[in-house]
Amino acid sequence: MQSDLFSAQTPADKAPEAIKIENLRAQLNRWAHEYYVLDAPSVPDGEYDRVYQQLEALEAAHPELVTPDSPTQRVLGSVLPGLAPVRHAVPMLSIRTETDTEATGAQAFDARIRRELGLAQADPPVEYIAEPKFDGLAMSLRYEGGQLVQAATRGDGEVGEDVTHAIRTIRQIPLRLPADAPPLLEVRGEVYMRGADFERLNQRQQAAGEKLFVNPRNAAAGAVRQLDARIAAQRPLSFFAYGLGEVTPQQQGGPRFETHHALLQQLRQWGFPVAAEARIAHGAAELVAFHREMGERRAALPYGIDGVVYKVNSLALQRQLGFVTREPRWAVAHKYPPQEMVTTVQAIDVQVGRTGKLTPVARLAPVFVGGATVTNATLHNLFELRRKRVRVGDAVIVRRAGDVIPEVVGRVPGERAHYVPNFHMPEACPVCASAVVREPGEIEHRCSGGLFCAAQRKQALLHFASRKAMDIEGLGEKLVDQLVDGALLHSLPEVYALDVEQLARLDRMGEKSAQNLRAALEKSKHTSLARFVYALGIRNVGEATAKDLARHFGRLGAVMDADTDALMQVPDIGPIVAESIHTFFAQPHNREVVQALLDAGVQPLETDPLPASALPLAGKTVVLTGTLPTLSRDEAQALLESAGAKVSGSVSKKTHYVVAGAEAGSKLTKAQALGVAVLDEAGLRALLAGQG
Ligand code: D41
Repeated sequence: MQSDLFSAQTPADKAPEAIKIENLRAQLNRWAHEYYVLDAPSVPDGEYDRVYQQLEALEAAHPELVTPDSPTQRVLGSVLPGLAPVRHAVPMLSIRTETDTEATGAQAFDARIRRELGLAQADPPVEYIAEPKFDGLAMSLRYEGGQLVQAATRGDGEVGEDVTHAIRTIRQIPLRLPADAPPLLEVRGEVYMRGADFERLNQRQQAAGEKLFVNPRNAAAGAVRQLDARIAAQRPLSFFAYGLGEVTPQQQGGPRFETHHALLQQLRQWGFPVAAEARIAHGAAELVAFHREMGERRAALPYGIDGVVYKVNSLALQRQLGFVTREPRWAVAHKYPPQEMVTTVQAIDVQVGRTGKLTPVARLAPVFVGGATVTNATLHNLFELRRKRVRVGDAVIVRRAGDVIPEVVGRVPGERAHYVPNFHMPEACPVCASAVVREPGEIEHRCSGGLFCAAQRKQALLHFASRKAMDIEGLGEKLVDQLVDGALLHSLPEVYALDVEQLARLDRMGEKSAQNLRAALEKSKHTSLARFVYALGIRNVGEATAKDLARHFGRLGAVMDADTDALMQVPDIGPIVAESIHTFFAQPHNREVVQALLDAGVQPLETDPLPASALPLAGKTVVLTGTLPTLSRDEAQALLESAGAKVSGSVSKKTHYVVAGAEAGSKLTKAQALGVAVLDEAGLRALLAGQG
């Protein structure tokens, strides 16, 4: 909806740049209003930033056109009617934000700090604290006499809004502090929503026919500003503390800290959640390492971060560095590239997967998001597509996070200029023309063609060759397309019959790569039973289940002949998975494929059956963290698993060992805090050798 407040006035006699600038401002003001006041943004932050930068660039080129009311000229933030304004006793600073490449952001910051502190090249590295940058809302919590008396949003930094009623519902926030806390204490931090809480909230919203939240940040913002505390209490919020506001002065017995790190420790002791990932970093190199490590872990974290924050650790140095306007000189936020962007849907196609599943895929105008150019994004299935109301020509938000397949989050609200027909699933498979079916109670549409369908054959072959299956290097998508489409390959086992001459005739292949592929095929014949079972592509049998099966049964014949009861003896295998495995091997066609593979020379390594309980590390849970001197992460995991241990991603009281290498972070800290045994690589080898 377009309000008159934000429409640009564009008289005909203005220069084109002036009109362009006014249009950008109107656009930004509208988006800022949706975002800050209505908590209902129609575009992702990345799109806002892009347009904002466009405006900044234009204004820099035409300083005469800069006006005081431009969005670039004011500190954003607005007080909603309905919530009482709160003047912050100590202003809430903002933090300088940069989006830059991994190295340059940290190096530029470190260089600036060193220059401002007058350090010479020979001086030791500056000590910093690196923290994750939570994607939430800044909040100030005021405690008087140890009691939470007020919670206020940041607002414009000077005046925020009183949201005490909503914040009191956050269980992570102490209502009362321990006796050693000072009589007056303002704690600053970020209110946010965890990913899983967000998903659950949206499921509830959907079930109740309520509107869905676009992302955790906006769900959190909505909950904080919710006037009704009972509704706020049902919106699961979390909190992290990262700083202080007004505090009892030292002369009156207030606390004294030497470093930001000591401050965080104290906050933790007073009962506030503090980022477990925060750590001390010396100089630019360790800041870069932190930025990279958090970037890698980002997608797996239970909460959204949009960057990292670097702060000078020493409070004395912080005082020396001081502020520029409202930003401390001693801190900078270094953002990751946006994971969401806007683009247009050019077509909606249907893709056929390995098990015949039909997936609607949006073909997009190319857009740079999450560090890569995206031209396709999944719409998952017909129901998701309908729920998101996406049609060809629509502007949509595309998300690409980590290694996850890009997806269409939703359409940007707005009227369509003209009628566009709704998408329908085809009745016949677009690849093999077999009937498309949907089983009662299932969401997915499937092609009924099985391995008759070229798409399913291709996917089955790609899966068979993939790194964690038979690991046939060089057998990628382009080649598989040619082999299947060129009728060189009708079934899996035929892949071993391909000769160098045939291969060398294919596109993009020469004698040399044909020989390499032939060698990779030969090499793949000597494999483990677990990889072989995984490579068969049995529905519901992933890598872990394949490993369990191989360990438990030892021999291929035993896996193939097991009935569902025998299969359910394997730890972690339940009736559904047992049924999938049994059904797979009950089909003569599948048994023929297995036999043909063996006849072609594939030799999965068989062992004596080993019930998991007989292995030396059976029942032990191990966590790997940091970089080991000689073993890669995958190798260490494989060694541990073959000794019967379970390798887990997070440390808890139930963890038996943490194996820590160089640059181990929060997992090591947590292990130490919980008293979990910590091993280095030598210790790991001793453990595997039964001397642990
Ligand atoms: O995680 C964050 N979003 C975060 C925000 C953080 N880890 N540290 C922060 N530190 C500050 C200063 C340096 C001013 C104490 C911040 C913010 N400020 C901040 N967030 C929003 C406005 C300011």
